[in-house]
Amino acid sequence: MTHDMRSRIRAVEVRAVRVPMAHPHQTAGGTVSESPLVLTDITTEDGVVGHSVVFTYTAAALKPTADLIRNLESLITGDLLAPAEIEQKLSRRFRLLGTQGLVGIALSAIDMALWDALARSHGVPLVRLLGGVAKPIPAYGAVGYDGVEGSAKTAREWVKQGFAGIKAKIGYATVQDDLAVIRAMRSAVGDSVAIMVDYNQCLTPVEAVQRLRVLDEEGLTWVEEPTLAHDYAGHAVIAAEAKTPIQCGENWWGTLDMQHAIDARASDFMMPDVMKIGGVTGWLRAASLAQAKSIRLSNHLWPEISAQLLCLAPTAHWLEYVDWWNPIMSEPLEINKGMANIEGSMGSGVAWNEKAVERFSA
Ligand code: SMN
Ligand code: MG
Repeated sequence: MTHDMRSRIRAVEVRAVRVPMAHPHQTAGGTVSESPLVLTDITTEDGVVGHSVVFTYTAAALKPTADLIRNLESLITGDLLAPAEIEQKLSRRFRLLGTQGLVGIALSAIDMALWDALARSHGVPLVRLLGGVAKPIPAYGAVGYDGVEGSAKTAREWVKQGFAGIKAKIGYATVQDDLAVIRAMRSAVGDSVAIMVDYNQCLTPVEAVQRLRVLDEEGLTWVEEPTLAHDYAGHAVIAAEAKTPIQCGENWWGTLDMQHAIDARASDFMMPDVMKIGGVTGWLRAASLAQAKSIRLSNHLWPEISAQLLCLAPTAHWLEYVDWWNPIMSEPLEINKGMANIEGSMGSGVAWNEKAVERFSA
């Protein structure tokens, strides 16, 4: 099917939902007990519809984010379906206000929906539109801040589903508490499973150096965000002292934040969040930065679109898998024997279970 490259944007529809979580996901930085999401649908004059989802973390940001995305419609209606061009146009438009925070989230919602529309208009998955091929990506399951028994139980459940990696939230009162959770998971899953841990920014650099002296002998695949996400120098001190690789990235706004982290040698691995890094356009730039410096690249949440993008990343590492948004997805990402499988997907893999969207409408 050939696509008319003159197709233009006709409309932007925005809906807010609050998807309940079977189990609140605790972290040392707070608890996620539901998923406040904004769903964006961009329709072209040819009737093609591109979809995206953004996560506002708290319901307090849900309506402002949805309103902001709605307000972008007038800026792009009538434009060619050209995501890279529109990203530049909108970045210029918001230069004075800045493109971090809710503005960054809104711009990424548009970017991801436009790329989805472009891929769908060509009748291909996003990875094929961008010149890549679908390939299996190893996935790890997310374990919350659930204590010794709870973490071991969840870890066991992920491994029973075939996952070869698990990531637990830690940052308990003492490093001995952290160690007890790690060892409980290790004895639950055995030595062949990769175990990552995530401090969610809860330690000072000094505390992190001290705790890693104890955890360094546990064979962890990475220790994530031990200190504040934008304390690049602090992370660099930790990364220099620790034997265990340091992972960072989910909270960086745009590729300049990532460049600052690279310049500071803040972490050994990087995991840009497709929403905060700038959508598909931002992710592709991030993948180039990681390739240039041979930095292993993983994702943060957004399993469907991230599985497509990781197929394109020369230094692809792990896919973080959570099923939190599956209730509103018509084709949630398939994990087969612990590997993300995007064979047969269309566009970015994001499309709605309309009944569930209605049910969870905010
Ligand atoms: C995380 C924190 C908060 C919400 C979702 C996920 C976590 C992660 O840092 O890496 O998954
Ligand atoms: Mg994290």
